Amino acid sequence: MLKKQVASFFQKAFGTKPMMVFSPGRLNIIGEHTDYNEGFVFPAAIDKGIFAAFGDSKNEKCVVHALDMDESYEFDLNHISPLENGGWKNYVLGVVQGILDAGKKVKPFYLVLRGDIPEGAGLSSSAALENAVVYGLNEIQQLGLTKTEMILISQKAEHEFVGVKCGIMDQFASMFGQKNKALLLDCRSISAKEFSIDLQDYQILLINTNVKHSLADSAYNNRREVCEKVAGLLRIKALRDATAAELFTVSDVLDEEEYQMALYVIEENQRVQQAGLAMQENDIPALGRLIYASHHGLQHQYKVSCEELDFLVDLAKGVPEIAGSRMMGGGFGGCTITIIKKNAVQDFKEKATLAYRNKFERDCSVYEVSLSEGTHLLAPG
Ligand code: GAF
Repeated sequence: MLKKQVASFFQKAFGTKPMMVFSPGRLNIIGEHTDYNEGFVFPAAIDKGIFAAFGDSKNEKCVVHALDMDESYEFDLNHISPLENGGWKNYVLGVVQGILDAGKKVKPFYLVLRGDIPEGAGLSSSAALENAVVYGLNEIQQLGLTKTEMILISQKAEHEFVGVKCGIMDQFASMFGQKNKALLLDCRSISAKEFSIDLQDYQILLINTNVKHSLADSAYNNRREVCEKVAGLLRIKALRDATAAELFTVSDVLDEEEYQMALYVIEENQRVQQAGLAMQENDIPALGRLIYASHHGLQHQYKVSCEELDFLVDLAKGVPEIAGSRMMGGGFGGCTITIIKKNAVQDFKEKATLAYRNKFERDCSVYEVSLSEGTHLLAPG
């Protein structure tokens, strides 16, 4: 449906058939704010994402239509810089600049975009967009970039054109995702172990708070600075290399908030590895306990949760058929991820929807997603 809309818009606007790409968003089972500490994360690509149609430009201009925003943008490859309040355009521009910086020649192109990842839901619509652009240009212009080079270009776009000093989890999951699999990613070596996800009589449920509190980006960068400061004090490359005992040796030069943040990262990193073992042993209750513990750390130590997310997680705690639930992604809004018995999904959906509406006078949205293939070309037609 979306694919058809994008393709036929392209054809009407530019008079040729496009090359089509799908680039997915991601969920994350566990491992939040560990990626930029060179630690471990456990994400998967989902069946929501961005459809992108590409073609060669007939003149010197690049033309991009973002159908969801009902906006178009034209630019010249010789004059690229981040736009003030540029929104989606900065992701496109940042990626193109990243490709140029990698020493590749980019020819003018046409691009049409449309997606079904709710913005601000913490499902990585940004990484999906970045990857769609770099992957599509790499294919149509035969740039010869590897997938790893592409995700580093995507990440750099976010750092330099959007101003969020993100880790590599989102871009990796979106690019390398696999059907019915989650990826236990080592963010230092950028290599992952694949896990076939069979949750037996459980399934994954995402609930979108439909809020995104405005301090999210600055708080994100600030957390990253704290982590780097602590790693510097410990004279290590990243918090991935620290233990709780080592952290304690610098506790007198850290304030309590900084100490708890660094401790959270160290503990979360361990939880991800324990989650891998729990998955291997098909121990869903153990996985669930780790997920609840992750939320506790994000709420009380790392302090990136919010009232709406905490409310949904607290609600889950009262349901015996739920193994675990936590906020997912950067925080301050977006989705929770919940591991719930299949036979309890309907009841919980109704319960959560009603309770959330009563409490916040707004609706949450519930998604049942499946784990999907990463960024890929779509068959024409
Ligand atoms: C955002 C970032 F983009 C990721 O790199 C990651 O740090 C995540 O927040 C928190 O785990 O999605």
